[in-house]
Amino acid sequence: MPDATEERDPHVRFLERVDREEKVEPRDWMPEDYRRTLVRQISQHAHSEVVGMLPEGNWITRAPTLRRKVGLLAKVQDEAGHGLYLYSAAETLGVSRAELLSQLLSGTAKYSSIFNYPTPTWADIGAIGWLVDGAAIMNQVPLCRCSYGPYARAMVRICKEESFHQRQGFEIMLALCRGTAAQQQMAQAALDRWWWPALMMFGPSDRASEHSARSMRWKIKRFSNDELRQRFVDATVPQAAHLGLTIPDPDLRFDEATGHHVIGAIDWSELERVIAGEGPCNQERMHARREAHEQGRWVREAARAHADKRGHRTKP
Ligand code: FAQ
Repeated sequence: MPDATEERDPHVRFLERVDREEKVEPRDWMPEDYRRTLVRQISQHAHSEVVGMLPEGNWITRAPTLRRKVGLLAKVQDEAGHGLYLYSAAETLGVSRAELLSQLLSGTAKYSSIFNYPTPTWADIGAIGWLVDGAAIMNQVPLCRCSYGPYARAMVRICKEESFHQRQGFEIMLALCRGTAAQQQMAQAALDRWWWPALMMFGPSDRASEHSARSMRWKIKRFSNDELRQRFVDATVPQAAHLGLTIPDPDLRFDEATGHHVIGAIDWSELERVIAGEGPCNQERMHARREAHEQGRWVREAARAHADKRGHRTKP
């Protein structure tokens, strides 16, 4: 006869486990909505890492010195690795990588809005490392404590690498800001381009965020979108001052009472447009991913044929 604990609603027991900070593992019982939320978030995150290679990949052949080229190449390769860890984490939830990729390529899956902006100058590479990786770290460090074990463990390594990326980006900005007047202007123009899109990476405001409350109850997310955005602003404003750059927000002010920097209004219609596929580079990014997928077809086929020959049937 099942004991009293066994008889209780599995949803209640699940929440109690989450509250005790026990990690949920792939074979454990979990509510279907919890599984679906994780597949959605982890796969969008994986797609973001992979599409995120494109804006910076654009500068590998044009990096100003050999040292900069080596650093950038390593960073872009790291992002590919993050995509792989994250697709693997998503696969533990019973969804195949091929399925997830087809969602990206058909345009039904989202990826981060930030990667739909262009990188016209070398300073954009500095701004991406400083601001985009900076925002990514702020969002992702709490994900190391996510209730789902495979995602949390993948995030530990990802965060270590992202923090190296943030430093190399800041160092590019510092070199430009200590350089000629033209280099300083290039750095300022890049900050002007990336500041607001970086703030939008954290997602819609808490009032508009449809998933936050439930994801926080399940301890997938530990902080709300606005809380993390505020932490990023508080960390980044002094860094901009150190660089001698101006944040492109005339309403930005420091509030003595709360000890926080207060930003002006975010233009949420821009985030909506970019998510809807109407950002400056959405089409270019999707075209590049589809082309890369086609060009990789022979590699997938060769790997499958090799596995078949050795008796290891792979998934299509
Ligand atoms: N872009 O209810 P919420 C990186 C969607 S990786 C596009 O607040 P949630 C590393 C959201 O998916 C960057 N879509 O949703 C790197 C949802 O749509 P859905 C990616 C967005 O999940 C650096 C709807 O809006 N990071 O940068 C965006 O609770 C340099 C409602 O939103 C991650 O994925 C957006 N900005 O919170 C790589 C981190 N914001 O699914 C290369 C993990 C929201 O209902 C170079 N993800 N949406 O169709 C998360 O923390 C969360 O998923 C949020 C959104 C915070 C992004």
